[in-house]
Amino acid sequence: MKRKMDSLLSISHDKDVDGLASSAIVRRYALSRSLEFDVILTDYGNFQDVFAAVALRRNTLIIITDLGMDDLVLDFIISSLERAISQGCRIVWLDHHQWSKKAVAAIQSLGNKPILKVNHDHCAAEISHKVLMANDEISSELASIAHDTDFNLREIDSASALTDALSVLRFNAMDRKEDLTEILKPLLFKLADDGMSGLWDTETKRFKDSLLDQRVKYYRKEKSKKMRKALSGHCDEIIHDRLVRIVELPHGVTTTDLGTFLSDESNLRLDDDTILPVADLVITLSQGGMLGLRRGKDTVLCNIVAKQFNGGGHPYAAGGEYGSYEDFEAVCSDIFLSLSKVKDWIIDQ
Ligand SMILES: [Mn+2]
Repeated sequence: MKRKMDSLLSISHDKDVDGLASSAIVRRYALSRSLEFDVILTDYGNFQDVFAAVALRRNTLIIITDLGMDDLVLDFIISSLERAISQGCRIVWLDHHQWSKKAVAAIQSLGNKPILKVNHDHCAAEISHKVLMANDEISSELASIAHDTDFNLREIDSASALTDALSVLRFNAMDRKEDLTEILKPLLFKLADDGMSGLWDTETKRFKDSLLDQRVKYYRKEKSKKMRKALSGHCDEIIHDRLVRIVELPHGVTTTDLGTFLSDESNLRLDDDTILPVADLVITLSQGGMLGLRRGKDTVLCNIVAKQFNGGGHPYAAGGEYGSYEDFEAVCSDIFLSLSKVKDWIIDQ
């Protein structure tokens, strides 16, 4: 009955370097085992389409990285996985997000010995490196680049540049309604083949692809203009002795970009020369009503704030949902009011 696996399907997060690096490590694993490689890069909200495709796979090792379980579509995901497993597939899920007990139990109850590793102390690429390609140098490099971006350390130039390159390609593909996986594949394959040196020239600190390099430079310039403008429209409020700042997220800028920008004092000088203090809690509000939560100081818990807005995450970075809105200032008053009602998001000094 037992048929040999002949192919590998990588499903990973399209949003950041961690998702891309994880998938690159998975690709290296596939090549080392002579498995035919296929990939879907995706984001929360698209799981139904992704797992409908998964249900059609046969004799495939399915490795999911840098994505948590979406409990809203848990039943659909599990039945798709069951179907795939009944067709000879095997599931490996490597992640570092929050998992509900129910979701963990559902994966563990699958057939054909599923592997689920959830570790909050590492990024997904580090977990992938350890589990799949522990002795591989390029995978180790990819893991450290992902760690630098996922933990927002920004110590590796090429890692920050890769984050921006990913944003350029993502925003462009979304504007043109193009398939993100296809757009990101060349980048992914180069990373998998040669590591960062496939893309990046360490001498000149430029992308080897000069067109990409130009696009990233232009994107960085535009991005900082947009972030300065967004900052000028900020709403501040002191709640339980913590400074909470809400800023509208401009199109083409990620929450992480804006969060990083706002936690650096040197960016907080306004046009009229006022210098703002770094906020304890920064909340970004996207045009679609999604909330990004970051902290400028270790005085608040972003994940607890996120719970008030149907979200979750880490103490230092989390996300939630406000819902569609018209009036930014009304949203700010509303969020400030919610935060003033409880103190569980405060770290006592
Ligand atoms: Mn990640």
